[in-house]
Amino acid sequence: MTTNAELAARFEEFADLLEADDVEYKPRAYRRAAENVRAHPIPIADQVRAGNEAAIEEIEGVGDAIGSKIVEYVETGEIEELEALREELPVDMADLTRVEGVGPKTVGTLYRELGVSTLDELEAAAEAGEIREVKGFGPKTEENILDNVEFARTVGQRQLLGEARPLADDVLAYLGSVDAVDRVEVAGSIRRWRETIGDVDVLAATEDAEAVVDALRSWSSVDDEIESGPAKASVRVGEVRVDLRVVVPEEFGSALQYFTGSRDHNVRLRNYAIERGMKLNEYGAFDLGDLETEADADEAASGTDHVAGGQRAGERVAGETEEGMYEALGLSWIPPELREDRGEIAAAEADELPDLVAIEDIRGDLHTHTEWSDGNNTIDEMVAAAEDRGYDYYCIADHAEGPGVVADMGLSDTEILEQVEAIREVDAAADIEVLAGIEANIDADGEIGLSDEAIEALDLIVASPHSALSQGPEEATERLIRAIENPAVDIAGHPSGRLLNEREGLAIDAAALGEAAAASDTALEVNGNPRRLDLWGSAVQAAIDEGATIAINTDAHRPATLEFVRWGVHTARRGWAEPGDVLNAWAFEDVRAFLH
Ligand code: DGT
Ligand code: CA
Ligand code: CA
Ligand code: ZN
Repeated sequence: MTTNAELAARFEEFADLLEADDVEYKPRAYRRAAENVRAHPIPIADQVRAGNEAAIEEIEGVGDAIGSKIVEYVETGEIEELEALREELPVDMADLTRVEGVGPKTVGTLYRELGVSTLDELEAAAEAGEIREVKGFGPKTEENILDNVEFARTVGQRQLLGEARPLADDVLAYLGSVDAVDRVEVAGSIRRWRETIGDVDVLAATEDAEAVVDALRSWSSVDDEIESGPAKASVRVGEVRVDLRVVVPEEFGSALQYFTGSRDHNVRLRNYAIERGMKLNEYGAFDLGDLETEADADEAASGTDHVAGGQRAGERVAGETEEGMYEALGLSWIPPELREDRGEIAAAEADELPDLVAIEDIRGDLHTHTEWSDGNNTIDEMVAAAEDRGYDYYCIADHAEGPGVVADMGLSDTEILEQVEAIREVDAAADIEVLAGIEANIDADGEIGLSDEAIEALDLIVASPHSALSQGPEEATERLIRAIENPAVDIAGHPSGRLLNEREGLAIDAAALGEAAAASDTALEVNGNPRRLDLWGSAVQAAIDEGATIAINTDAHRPATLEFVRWGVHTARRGWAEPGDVLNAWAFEDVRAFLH
């Protein structure tokens, strides 16, 4: 099945190849189309198959030319023009552009000048000092490439949570509808809501393993079968690997606990069990009683697979439910987001697990965009979407001009004042509270560059880093703290500036940021855009430990991406956040009082 994400990826590649060829304007049109295709709520391939071409051209940014390429791709699996471009520039574009500072234009130049087509060749050319000799390049570019090539190598195999989770939901819905399936749940990193996912693990309980394995293998969304056995199957859907394991209902809870991981959580939990004369594994929780021997304990601790018989020794006290597994150890059930061995077992033992924030707790979004900067919609349209979500309040925070913001896209001080007026008008007519905000840019020194007049007129200032994203840890932390301590700043937006699988971002010290944020009543953002998730779990936990408040924002550029709150909430949960820690889970008057 051709997914929207796959179509979008083809158009992004198209844009890259055109850009590498120095073609103007067209790349932007393809990128825009890619973005809209990716965000389209229903599978475009289905519409092609239904012959509904009018619906395709209704997608924003998709006209005749791109529309017919969509049809061509869905029908033939290829786009002829794209194939021609690929032949002209036979490079590993996706790999190469993953190196920070290397864009499609650079790839084009380096291919033409030096014949560089792979990461290895890029690294070799940089090591040999050839890149600095190319016109327009210098020693600094070459050094940057050498610094970043390793990171580019290690990423790229992992999927973003925001891409893998919707697929996991589909798998769950599909297997849930299969008669032979008794229970089904995701496990592994996807159940822990990690920001990137190696593969989607799925666990099903049934008395008829064969029927369930066959059901997955014959699912219409499956592109490839990787392997299968009597009680498991691995398939590929789009770019995602799905691993299904099938167990009997009596062992569903223990298997779910085991396969949810993380590995570190499981090791600590098993040791905890051993200290209490128990053994845990995927088949259950066993009271060893007199059976306990050192060999048993070693075996249980090692986590390697053994014959099932030995694994089932002892009196079985739990295994049907996951709650029962934890209960057998005297612990309350630990939410999967916490299972990273960051103190959750001790907290469960002391009955001090956090009461985690949930999506229903979120009452507003405090960092969103409109067409006034680089968003797609009007203020009215975005506010209407916020009302539809049932929010109590909503803040427009378009880009101010400044370092890292594309020229002409950011608002000048005068334009900010104009937009504040426009927002006030929308607010007067809206059922919810609409705040006039801005996303200011934290420059390399930590300054935000807004006029006093603009600061005075605005309700809320998000300050985010968009440039100088390769500073060292100390410089970066000082820079962010400077912005956090600025009395005008209310929220530090996507504090590290990282882009998952694309750039590492600033190596900030989250505890130090949290301390500064707590002292100056500035919130730290958990940006819910699935490419960012910035801050992330461990950083949120460190900041909250210092008393910081966080804000879970979507950074939405269109109504559909207000949905990113889902990724933001689960990321905050990975950071142990409770509703009281989350600014936009508060009542409006409390938010108002928090703002400077
Ligand atoms: P991923 O797929 O790389 O995003 O990360 P996970 O955590 O989903 O890892 P995966 O898919 O290799 O395995 C799923 C879970 O199963 C993992 O979190 C812990 C558990 N698990 C799998 N194999 C082993 C093993 O050999 N030893 C232990 N202790 N746990 C295992
Ligand atoms: Ca996995
Ligand atoms: Ca797996
Ligand atoms: Zn930003």
